[in-house]
Formats: sequence, C-alpha cells, structure tokens
Amino acid sequence: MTSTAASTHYHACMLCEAICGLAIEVEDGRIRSIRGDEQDPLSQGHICPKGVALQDLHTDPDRLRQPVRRAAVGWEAISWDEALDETAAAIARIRDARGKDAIGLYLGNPAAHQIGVALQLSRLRRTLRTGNAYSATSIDQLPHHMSSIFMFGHGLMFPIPDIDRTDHFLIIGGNPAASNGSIMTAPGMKRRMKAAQKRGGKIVVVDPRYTETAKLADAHHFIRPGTDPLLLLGLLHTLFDEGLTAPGRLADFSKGWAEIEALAAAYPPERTAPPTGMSAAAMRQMAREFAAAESAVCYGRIGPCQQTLGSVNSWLINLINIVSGNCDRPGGAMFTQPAIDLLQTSSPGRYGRWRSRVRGLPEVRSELPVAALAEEILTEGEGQIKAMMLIAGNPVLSTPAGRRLDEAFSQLEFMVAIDFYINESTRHAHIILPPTGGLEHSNYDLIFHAFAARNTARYSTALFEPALGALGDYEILDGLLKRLEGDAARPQPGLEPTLDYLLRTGPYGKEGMSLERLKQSPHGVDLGPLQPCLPERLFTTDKQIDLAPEIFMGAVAAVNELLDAEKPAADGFDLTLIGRRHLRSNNTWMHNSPRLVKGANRCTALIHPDDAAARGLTNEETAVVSSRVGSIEIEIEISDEVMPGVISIPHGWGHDREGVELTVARQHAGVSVNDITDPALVESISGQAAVNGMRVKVERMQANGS
Ligand SMILES: Nc1nc2c(c(=O)[nH]1)N[C@H]1C(S)=C(S)[C@@H](COP(=O)(O)OP(=O)(O)OC[C@H]3O[C@@H](n4cnc5c(=O)[nH]c(N)nc54)[C@H](O)[C@@H]3O)O[C@H]1N2
Ligand SMILES: Nc1nc2c(c(=O)[nH]1)N[C@H]1C(S)=C(S)[C@@H](COP(=O)(O)OP(=O)(O)OC[C@H]3O[C@@H](n4cnc5c(=O)[nH]c(N)nc54)[C@H](O)[C@@H]3O)O[C@H]1N2
Ligand code: SF4
Ligand SMILES: [Mo]
Repeated sequence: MTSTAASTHYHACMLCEAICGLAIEVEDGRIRSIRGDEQDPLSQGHICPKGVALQDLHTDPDRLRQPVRRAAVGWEAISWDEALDETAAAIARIRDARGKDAIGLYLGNPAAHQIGVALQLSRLRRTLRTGNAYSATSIDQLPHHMSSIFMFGHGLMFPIPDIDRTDHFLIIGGNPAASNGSIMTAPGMKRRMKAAQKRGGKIVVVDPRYTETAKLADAHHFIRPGTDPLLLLGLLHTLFDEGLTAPGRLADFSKGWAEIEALAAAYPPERTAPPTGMSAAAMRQMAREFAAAESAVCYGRIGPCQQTLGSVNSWLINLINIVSGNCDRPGGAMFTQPAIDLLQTSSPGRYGRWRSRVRGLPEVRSELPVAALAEEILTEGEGQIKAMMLIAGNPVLSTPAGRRLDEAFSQLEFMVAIDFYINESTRHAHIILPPTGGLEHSNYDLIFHAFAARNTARYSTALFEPALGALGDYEILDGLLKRLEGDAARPQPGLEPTLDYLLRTGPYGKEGMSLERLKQSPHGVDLGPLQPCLPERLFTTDKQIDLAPEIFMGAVAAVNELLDAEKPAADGFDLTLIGRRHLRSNNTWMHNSPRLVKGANRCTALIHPDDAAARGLTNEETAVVSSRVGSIEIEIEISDEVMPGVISIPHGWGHDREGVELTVARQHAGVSVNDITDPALVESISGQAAVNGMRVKVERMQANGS
C-alpha cells in the first residue's frame, strides 16, 4: 500500500467456513478497522471476533516471512531458491531410495480455505503419487463424503440446509452459534435462526451440552454421546410406522425403499430411546413435528460425525430428509450450484482402493485416515513414511495421540512444512516455507461457495503488497513441484488465468461469469437461492439415489451393541468425552492473537455438578483426565450445561511444548485433549477418528498420585 489516504478494501475472511465479506479500512498502509461488509450478498454484514483479529495475524511478529532451516543453534533464514532446491532434493532422494509411499503428505484445514493450495492439489498428488496422503478430512467430515459417494454418486455432493427458507431446523450435534456453521456456509447463523423463528419456524437441537445454539433454539434435548444412530433409527421408524413418509417426486428416482423400511421396523423408539437418555415419547414427537412442518431439514455435524458410527449417522440423516420429502426442495436439504462446479471439476471419489500398511484402514477419495499416520511413520518396513510434507495443518494438536505423532515426526529423515508459524507440528520440520498471509494474496473460495446456503461468488484481491520476493501457497507449491517434475515440468497458466477459465467454463459462464466480472464486484455476485436439481445432478450411474447401500446396511447392525448401554464402565473409565468450540478460537491456531485469547481460561473440562461432587472436585481445581492412551491435567469447570456422565474439553490447545515460537499462545497454553484421544477408536467403515464418545476418568490430583 503506497497511498496514505484512508480507503476501504473488501476481502472475504478465510478463517472459517462462513467466508464473511469484510470491509477493511486502511490508512498509511495500516488497518484502521475491520467490519462486516453489509453489501456482501451472503454474509450481509456479519463478522465475528476472529475476523477482526485478522489484523493481529497480519502484524504478528511471530509470523514467518522468510524460509527457515533448522540448524544446530536454532532456525536460520535462507533464500527461497535454497529452501525450494533443498526441499525438492530431499524429497526426491528419499522417494528414489525408498519408494513413493515413503513420502507422507498431510493437508490441514486452512488448505481448504486457500485457492492457492486447491489449484495445485491434483498436480501435487500426481507428482508425489504417494499412497500415504492424509488430511484433516479424516478427523472432520469423512462420513459425509461416505454417504454422498454411496447415495448420490459423488463424494462432494453434500446436502446443505436451506436455512433461509426452512420451517423446521433439526440440528443434531452442531453448534453453529459458536462455530459459524460447517458444511453449511451461512454466515450470521444467529440472525438466520431468528429469522426462521420469526417466520413461525422451529429450531430443535440435540446435543449432550446445552450449547450456545441450544440457547437460541425452541427446544433442546440432551443425548448420550455416541448414541445418535439409535435416535435417528427411532425417528425413521416413526416416519414409517405412523404413515408420515411423503417422498413426493423423490420416489421416482430413489431405490431401496423396502430395505430401509424393513430396517426401520426393527427400531421403534420404545426400543432405541433408553440408551440415548431421551424418552420414546420425545422421539416420536420429534419425528411428528418434523414431518408436519411445511418444510424441514435435519442436519448433523461434528457431534454425530466423529463417532464410531459416523457414516451410518450421515446416511440416516439423509434418509430422514428424503423419506419426509425434504431433500432437494426449498426449505429442506438442497444442493448448490456454485460458479465453479466442484462436482464437475473433481472426481466423484472412490472407497477402499488401497489400505493403510499397518492397520489396514481404507483409502477414501485418495486419502488414508489420519488416525493411522503415527504408526505409518513409526513402524519399520517397506512403505514406511520417511519424509513428511505438512501443508497448513497442526496434527500434533489436532489428531489423536498427538504425543505419539510428536515422537513420530521427530524421527523422520526429512520434513517440510508450508506454514507461517513454528507451532507444535512445524517445529519438527527441517525446512519451513512460509506463505504470504491471507490479506497479502488474492483468494476465491473454491470449496465453501459449494457448501453455501445461497449461490454467490466472490473474488478477494490482495489488500497488502507482499514483501519483496514473498510467495503465496500457489507459488511455493509451483516452485516445489517444478523442481520435482524435472523434465516432465509443463508451463503452468498461473492462478488468475486458471480461475478465469474455471469461471468461464462453469455453470454461469454463458451468463458472463468471469474473473473480470468478479473483480468489478468487490462485494461479490449473488447467484440466487438454491434450486432443485435432481435427478439430473445425481452422479450415480442409474441416476437413482441409493437409499440402502450395502456398506451402510451392513454397518448398521453394530447399533445393537449400543442397545445394551448400561454396560458397566470398563476399568473405571466412567465418563464420556466430547469436544467443544469457542467463538474466539479456531482449531489449533489464532491463539497468538492477544485480543482473542484475553479473558478467562477457555481450555477447561466442563463437568456436571453431580459428577464433580461424586469425585470431590471443586470448581477451577486442576484434575487429571485419563484415557486408555494417556492423561492430561486440566482445570475443572463445574456446569450443568453438560449432561451427567459427560465431560467436555476443547481441542487445539497445548502450546507449551518445547520449541513452539508462539509468544502469546504460550502464555495461554492450555492442554491438548488429543494427548488422550485414542487413535484405535475410528469410525467403523471410513476410519475417521472417533474422538467423540470416548471413555475417560477424572480424578483429583492427589488421588491420581500426582
Ligand atoms: N479432539 C478433537 N480434535 C479435533 C477436532 C475436534 O472436534 N475434537 N476437530 C477436528 C477438525 S474438524 C479439524 S478441521 C482439525 C483441524 O486440524 P488441522 O488442520 O491440523 O489444524 P489447524 O489448526 O486448522 O491448522 C492450522 C495451521 O495452518 C496454518 N495456516 C493458516 N493459514 C494458512 C495458509 O493460508 N497457508 C498455509 N500454508 N498455512 C496456513 C496455521 O499457521 C496452522 O499451523 O482439527 C480436528 N481435531
Ligand atoms: N470458533 C470456531 N469456529 C469454528 C472452529 C473452531 O475451532 N472455532 N472450527 C471449524 C471447523 S474446522 C469445523 S469442522 C466446524 C465444526 O462445526 P460444528 O460441528 O458446529 O462445531 P462443534 O462446536 O464441534 O459442534 C459439535 C457439537 O456436537 C456436540 N456433540 C458431541 N458429541 C456428540 C454426540 O455424540 N452426539 C450429538 N448429537 N452431539 C454431540 C457437541 O457438544 C457440540 O455442541 O467449526 C468451524 N468453526
Ligand atoms: S464467522 Fe468470523 S472467522 Fe468465520 S468467516 Fe466470518 S468473520 Fe471470519
Ligand atoms: Mo473441521
């Protein structure tokens, strides 16, 4: 920025799935203020404290701005050419000596928010050809991909709640009032929920915690963690049993009706309710209200997803929407038509083409489950990972048994991280390649426009000139891949020409969609509400929705184990662990922003007063929480927000590890719940980490002998 006059720049926030439009006021090259952009057709002025904190990220002195190499005496700054040459040489050397699977790849969540990574991804995969590709997907939304692959024929064909038109919103294990929504890009969820209620709509939340979202809802029901399949089967049963199914036109292009009806018949609420903690009457009532609403949508997120039956849950949620006639219709679960159609530009996705070497977990969409990563590094033998490429992720804090991954990373022959922080994971790297920050490069939200409750398109141009020679994720990957491709390297069109091509050849190309058009529309372009699009848009070969894929019909039998819930707690592990998100946090990062971490400690273990009393625990004392794989010491917060028998701990903390260079975060270190989550607990068919519903015990420090 050379001009000194105050000006306003419009840029979409890249921190979470809400992709809010921001109006950033700049003067003398400095940010004066960050507000929500009222004219953004999707976010309409919404902003949260993290969006305001983007200025801290921009000016953070801990943010790397030049490549660094780990040396005997700490980190040394090196040139981009040296860093890229050395990285490519190390990867090529290990690949040539040990085979392509010796190179492990992990992509973190922010990678999904950067077009730079997205546009290089298939080239990266093609060049590395490693079977050892991992990402945050397998601790996040893998079960959603599973249900979409097997029911709709494309792993990215996600049904999105049409929140702006629905009359009934049933939320199972999602907390959009804190998370701002996931697989439901709908910024300003509180306003949208209130608008639904004003229209006469009803919002019902099912959650083991009385959450921020539950507080806004018309009804909240506690549910014992991990028992969601029983609730969902009970709802499906009621729809069939009480003659409430009304698929309408969906019946013409869906198959498997007899199979799902027979399945549901076996699970009346009177049978399924007891282990859930809900009553059979409440379950039946929930189904009746859902079916009676003019339009309704059932939506489930992290809660039912990070479970051992996560894929079954995702499938059953889709079934509830379909049999009640609420799929592909306004106010129900709908499919998007973004300006760049991911369904056309990406492969439908497959399942089980290969398996992880040590434990045999399945490949899904060309990736293996991250719960297997540590063992694939630590277990000797052919195909063992010897080098890691880490892009925009922090798996030491974000994936199960983080301490084991710490150990694994420290044994690698080589590790490169594309990241601008030296955090719990990247500290193990030999070379760190820092990309420009979010306001220093342009962006188009390739992914989250495709998961949005309204079709819009928006291009953000860089607000700040990057420092001389600085590279974005796109250029870093380009530099690295060019070197790895060697003679096979082909000239690349570049980010903007590629984006322009995708926009012009996309569904709105004929109506003049182009990069130039987006550049002329800094607030974004409105492409209208979601439209019914089935059966045409289905990717199944027979253009039918498969209601009863064998893979889920087989897995569902495992719910019977949930039916004898009164099983005595094994080894004293008598509480069930769930996670928690806070508006001012963002997975493992943004904890270096002083304005976000100030205030009371948020890394606490919420426990019900009865459970606290039974263990002699007092508020704010430090207690020991243990699982099969380890223990942590954490501050207790007594609260009847959580149901008895449940303990809630947020993830993403634990910044006091040696070598972490996050000055502010270290002062608010917290502890990592993923030090005690168990990599052996995975979703039964996809291998997704099942961090919700794990058994733990909580003891006073003395009792534990500490
Ligand atoms: N117990 C438990 N564990 C969980 C969860 C849970 O609910 N409970 N949730 C899971 C979920 S849903 C997710 S998505 C994962 C997230 O897990 P990860 O993706 O592994 O972790 P993040 O904290 O999102 O990663 C942030 C890293 O990306 C870097 N970064 C930020 N922006 C950029 C950028 O533009 N370019 C590059 N190259 N790097 C950037 C940051 O510096 C930081 O190092 O955590 C999971 N872990
Ligand atoms: N502020 C903030 N926003 C974020 C993030 C963040 O870290 N901080 N992370 C982003 C990411 S990566 C994602 S994926 C999204 C996630 O978005 P959400 O899924 O909306 O986020 P969570 O807060 O994890 O909500 C999960 C809810 O499920 C409940 N739950 C736990 N176990 C069970 C169970 O067994 N059954 C049921 N029914 N419910 C259960 C929890 O109590 C919790 O309220 O949020 C995104 N937005
Ligand atoms: S909700 Fe907050 S973090 Fe998410 S995109 Fe909007 S401003 Fe950014
Ligand atoms: Mo996530």
